[in-house]
Amino acid sequence: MAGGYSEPVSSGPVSSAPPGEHSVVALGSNLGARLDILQGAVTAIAAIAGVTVTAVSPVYETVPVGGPDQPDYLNAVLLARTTLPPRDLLRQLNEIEAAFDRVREVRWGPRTLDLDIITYEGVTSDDPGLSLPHPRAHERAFVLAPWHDVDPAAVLPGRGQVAALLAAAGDGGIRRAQEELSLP
Ligand code: A4P
Ligand code: MG
Repeated sequence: MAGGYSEPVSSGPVSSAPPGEHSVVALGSNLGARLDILQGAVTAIAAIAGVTVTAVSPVYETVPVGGPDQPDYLNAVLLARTTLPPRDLLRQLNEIEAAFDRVREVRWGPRTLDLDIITYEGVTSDDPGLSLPHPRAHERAFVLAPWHDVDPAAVLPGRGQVAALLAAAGDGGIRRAQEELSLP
């Protein structure tokens, strides 16, 4: 990977954790059968060889941030452990987006499915093809709130406690939905 890439310092294996590195993936949909698409994505991610999904967050209905006029989103995050390197994980996520008819016409435009890698262990990268941690996650309540729900002690590398970032971002424009996602 290009400059600015650094490998994490391993703190050693945790005996009960599935193998691999910890990663946080954000899911978003604002076109089509949004909840079904998010559930399909969770199921598909859990089926990737080398990925174990360990938690799925509540779902939030969220006002679009940036981009053209577009419908509200459903957003959620999942926690995973993976033996795939970051680029291979992204490639697998892009294939799942494509399977749900994701098209890329306008930046930040409406989409059936967006899958972003928010963090991958402590890896940092400023490569535009894969920026880690995700460069806008720290200011986005639609990422921080569901992440905080499933991991209240989470830390966004280089930015600090998710709880503090969420307090700073505020919860305007997001509301917890009644619908839930399940782990397959
Ligand atoms: N890319 C770089 N880093 C990453 C990463 N960590 N994870 C590259 C995933 N992809 C990453 O992404 C554009 C390029 O980013 C890809 O080629 C990939 O290699 P994309 O999915 O094609 O397009 P995008 O999602 O429109 O672009 P971007 O910049 O990732 O958008 P954002 O910042 O993720 O914003 N409002 C609400 N309420 N809810 C949302 O989910 N999402 C966005 C997208 C805007 N507003 C939103 C929401
Ligand atoms: Mg994206």
